[in-house]
Amino acid sequence: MKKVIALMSVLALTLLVGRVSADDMGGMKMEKKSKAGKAMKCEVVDVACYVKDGKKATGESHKACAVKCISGGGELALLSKGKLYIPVDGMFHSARAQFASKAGEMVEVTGKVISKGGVNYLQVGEGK
Ligand SMILES: [Cu+2]
Repeated sequence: MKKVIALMSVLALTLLVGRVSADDMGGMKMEKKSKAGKAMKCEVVDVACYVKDGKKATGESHKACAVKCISGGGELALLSKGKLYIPVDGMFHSARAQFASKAGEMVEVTGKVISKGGVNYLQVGEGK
C-alpha cells in the first residue's frame, strides 16, 4: 500500500512538473526535446551488441553477453521502447558507474530526457 501511494505521488509530481515545463517551452522550437522527471523502465544494454544485433541483444538470453561486454569496457546505454539513452548526471558527466553492475537487467530510472542530433541523454535523477 505504501508503495502504491509513493508511486502515485511520483506520478502526480511527474504530471505537475511535465505541465509546468510544457508551458515554459510553449514558444520553443522542439528539436531539443526535454522532459522533466520521467520514470522509465529500461534495460541496461551494451551499445555495440544492440547496434549489431538489435532485439536479439536484449533480454535474459543475452544477459551473459551484456555482462561480458560491459564489464570489458563496452559502452552501455539504457534501452526503453526501442530507443537508447546515455545515462548522465546533471552536468552531463557519465553515469555509467551506476549501471555497469546491472548489465542485461531491467532498471527503473527517473530523469530528464534530452534529445539532440540523434542522441538521447537521460539525466538520471534530474527534473524531479
Ligand atoms: Cu553483448
